[in-house]
Amino acid sequence: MKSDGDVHHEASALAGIVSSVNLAAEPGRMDFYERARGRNLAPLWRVLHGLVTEQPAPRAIPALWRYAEVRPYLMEACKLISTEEAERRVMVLENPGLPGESRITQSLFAGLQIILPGEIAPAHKHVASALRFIIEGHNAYTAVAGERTMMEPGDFVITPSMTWHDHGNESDAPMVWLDGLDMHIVNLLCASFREGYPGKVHPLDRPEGAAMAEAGQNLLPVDAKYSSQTSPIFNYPYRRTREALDQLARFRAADPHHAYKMKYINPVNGGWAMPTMSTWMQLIPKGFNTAAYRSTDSAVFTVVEGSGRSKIGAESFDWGPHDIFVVPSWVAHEHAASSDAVLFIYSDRVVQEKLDIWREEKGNQ
Ligand code: GTQ
Repeated sequence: MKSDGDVHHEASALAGIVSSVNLAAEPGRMDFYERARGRNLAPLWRVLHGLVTEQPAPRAIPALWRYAEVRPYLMEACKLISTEEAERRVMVLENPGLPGESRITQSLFAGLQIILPGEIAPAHKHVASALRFIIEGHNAYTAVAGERTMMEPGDFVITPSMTWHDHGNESDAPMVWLDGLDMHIVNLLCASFREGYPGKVHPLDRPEGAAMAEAGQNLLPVDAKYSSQTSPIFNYPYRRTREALDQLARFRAADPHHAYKMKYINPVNGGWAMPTMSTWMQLIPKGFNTAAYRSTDSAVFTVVEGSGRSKIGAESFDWGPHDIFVVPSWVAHEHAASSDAVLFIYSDRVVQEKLDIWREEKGNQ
């Protein structure tokens, strides 16, 4: 049990205390606080300003993972455990401000998944949605709800909530992708369910390319009804994304804060491709410096091509292909590209927009 003095002097307890509270009078209130605690009651004035903060107070900090430093750990994991034993052989990117929590930001998960030739990550489904961003390898597939898609570097692949999915590698080289999941949002709301499929793979009942034919050509089947808020396109191929960015950069001026930043959309409603995670691809031309920008969403950046440097808060990070870095909520950042740079980004912006709490601030241009 805490003594009066302990409660009074604990820095973490005082961090949220309302500034009008007379600290000298607090010892005389400790007996009341103790008795209230016995009835599951607590004084708000000791914690109010830590709960309702003046501005976002992320516990996540800016950080970068160099792919060249991470890859050997992925290869070592392959020697130690099979995909089948692990269910998903993933090394989690843990924010140094949130060790042991499997979080890259307070709301988002990121991990690097590796599948070796011939391996299958068995079918399961869960409420949490997943995105895959392909880093290296060819001819590996994800099957989602009975349809396979082959994955290539730079492709953005979606596994919607509660759809069966398994992954397999039919090539002769490892495949690595970045997994982004929303399970921390799902768990905040205590809405998680998960089920394993009785077999290793879920049967296929649609040909490869079906989703793209139905929804990926600015056409939709005339009477189709969509009940899901997730895009029916579940692979946005890099070839097409890159081509669009390349062409855009020829006829549009770069935005001072975003250069060329395109959001992935759901063709059914024009909104974000996923209901819980926003996704973009950004092109920053060689020599371009983006102006300082911050927003309340926390974002994960993966370098697809090119190199550069980002100032994130007080720190600067140099990056190159396949490196991953994180910008916590409300931390001002700016990017400088030393060669034409392409960045894939995901964040919790879509959730904040639905809740009417998203904000942005554009710095000096
Ligand atoms: O591939 O289904 O990184 O369920 C974490 C949880 C990947 C997956 C992760 C998952 C998956």
